[in-house]
Amino acid sequence: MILLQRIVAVLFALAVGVSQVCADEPRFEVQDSELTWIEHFSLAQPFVDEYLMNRLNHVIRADAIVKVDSYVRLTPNRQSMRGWLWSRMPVVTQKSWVIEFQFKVHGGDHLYGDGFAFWYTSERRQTGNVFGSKDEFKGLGIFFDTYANNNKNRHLFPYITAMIGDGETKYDDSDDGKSNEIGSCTAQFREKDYITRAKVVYVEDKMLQLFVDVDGTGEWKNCFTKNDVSLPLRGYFGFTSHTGDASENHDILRITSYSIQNEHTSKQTTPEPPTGGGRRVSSTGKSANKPGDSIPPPKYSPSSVNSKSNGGAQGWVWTVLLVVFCIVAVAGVGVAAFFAYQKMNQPKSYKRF
Ligand SMILES: [Ca+2]
Repeated sequence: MILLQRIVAVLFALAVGVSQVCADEPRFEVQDSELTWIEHFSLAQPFVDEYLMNRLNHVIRADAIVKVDSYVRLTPNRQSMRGWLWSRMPVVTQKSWVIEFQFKVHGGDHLYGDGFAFWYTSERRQTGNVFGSKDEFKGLGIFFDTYANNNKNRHLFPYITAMIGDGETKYDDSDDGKSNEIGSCTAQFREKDYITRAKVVYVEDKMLQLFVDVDGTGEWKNCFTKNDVSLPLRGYFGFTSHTGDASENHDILRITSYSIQNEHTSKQTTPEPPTGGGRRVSSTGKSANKPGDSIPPPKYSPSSVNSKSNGGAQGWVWTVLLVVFCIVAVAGVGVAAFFAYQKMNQPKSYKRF
């Protein structure tokens, strides 16, 4: 009987793409008109400007790879990799926020893992064993877990769980975060040929929500809602990943952040959106932007991974400089050849005496 129930649950999860496991009822919905874009917590391609300067509002290290016009690869499909992407600045004035990100998890063999994590934490840039980041964190971790450490768990993987860390409690790795989760769902986000997305909504001291769009319809589905949630006042947004014996590509393609201002939020300083840059998105599950409406789909070519940065984002800068140097060198040779040709064709003068 239990086996039959499990088969039904698995078939249902496969059919709908997302199935809630643990959730509260939302007390209110955040509307489009209540959002203001925050440029310095957003990330979009290309990751350099016309002067080849770094446009990233984030720092990238460890085994992460940057493909300038496509993605940040937190980990490539190789064993024992760790990579991370963190916001340069802490979130201070925006007490209630929305962060939406596009991601792709793909390329794994029959043994794939371990997934990636989204963070809003007091500390950052410390590698560790919780999806590549340190344990005993203070703040929010949302884990897009693709590898079942405990195969006795009855839910289907990939499995998304959220945990609020107090700086002392450890992530329950052996049970895939089960013992400390505040919300979770099953979501089939691996190996999709379209962009998969997630959106975190936090209203200070009142509500935390996760929405996902993993079935290519462009509609947000509520993964979980947790009421009466409080996060640290000062935190960093981050994404980390690690691989072990199991491996896979874990890519972040785009990050878009907003502050929320409504009757449920305290008054907060919201930055002016740049000219032509501000846009509105829904943070509700009902009315959503389709991928590609206001966010043009980025170029994406998983097979072209030749731009590994050696210890950071400087690798591609040197590549571009090398290309510029080659162009200048070729042009110089051309000019020299032109003058030599002109000199050869000048009429010769002969002395008459
Ligand atoms: Ca796991």
